[in-house]
Amino acid sequence: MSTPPTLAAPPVQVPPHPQWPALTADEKAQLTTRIKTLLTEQQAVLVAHYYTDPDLQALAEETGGCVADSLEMARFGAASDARTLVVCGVRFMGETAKILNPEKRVLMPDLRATCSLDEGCPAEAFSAFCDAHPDHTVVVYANTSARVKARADWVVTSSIALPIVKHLKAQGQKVVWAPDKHLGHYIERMTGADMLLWDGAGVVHEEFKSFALERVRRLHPQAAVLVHPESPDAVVDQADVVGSTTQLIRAVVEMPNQEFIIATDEGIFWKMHQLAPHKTLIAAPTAGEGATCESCAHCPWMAMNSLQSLEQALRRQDQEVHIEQSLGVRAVIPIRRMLDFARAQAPASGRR
Ligand code: CIZ
Repeated sequence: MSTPPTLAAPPVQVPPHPQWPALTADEKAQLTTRIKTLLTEQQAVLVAHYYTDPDLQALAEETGGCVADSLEMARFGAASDARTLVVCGVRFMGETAKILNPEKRVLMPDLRATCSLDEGCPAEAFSAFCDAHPDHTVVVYANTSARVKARADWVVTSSIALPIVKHLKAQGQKVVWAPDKHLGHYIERMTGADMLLWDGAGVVHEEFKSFALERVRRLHPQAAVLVHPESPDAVVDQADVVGSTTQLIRAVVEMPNQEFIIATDEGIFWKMHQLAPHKTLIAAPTAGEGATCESCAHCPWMAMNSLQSLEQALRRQDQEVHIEQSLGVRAVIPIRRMLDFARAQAPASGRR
């Protein structure tokens, strides 16, 4: 008798944070100049995520690229007329760019930059699980491989997951959700949708500690607590605002509070400081008493993106993202469905 397909995510090997040699101001300026020249020569534009190194985010903005969440990165890449998109982030972001723009060259600073959620959701096991539940609509988070996306009806990012699942619920659909169980559970609680959750978790948000957070809140009673919904329930329950990266950045800018406790990857602090320079940002604790952290609030794969790895990838041109055509043709369908949904929503809300 064969074993029934389960929702179990396999264990994921988390690499140590890469140690980049410190650069003097002169070295950094020279490296930046070389990167700018290479970008111009290759008609390339930087598309960077909020969680990447601040130097990369600053350079992306300075050179006419973008700094954004994965939904906005996908939109920016699709609208850009650059011949080459250089995606600074993790692999699923580079893959999404290539799937949406098969005619463009897509490079990344380091193709090894994967994501614990992507690694924890292998395509065969996930597909077998979907096959066992043919009456469910398959919704996958953007943090998945192209093969998992190709098996899905919808791709969602954290900025649009709630309205999409609400929409599916209103149509009476039941949902298979993968891979992040915390985000899935949050959406299930918010929408009341009937959802089967894959048992995955992201290494950064999984490590936020609820007891330690209570203590930090007592020390900063005026601070607003901003939490990404990939975090465990006990952390989400302490939030004043739960939201995607873009929504958390907006909260820092718009809320009257002076202090914020932030439970998401610390890479986001650069953009928050840029938009709200006089506000105080406090990192939510990742290591409770006696506990250790693997990511310590910064994704080790995101940390593979640096000025050094970017310059090397542009010079050597050996970190190009390739997606088999037949796979791209299937994976683009649920991604486009999300983008079309977002476009249809935009006039109503005026914002994402
Ligand atoms: O979709 C993204 O960019 C991720 C990974 C998080 C978020 O909340 O924006």
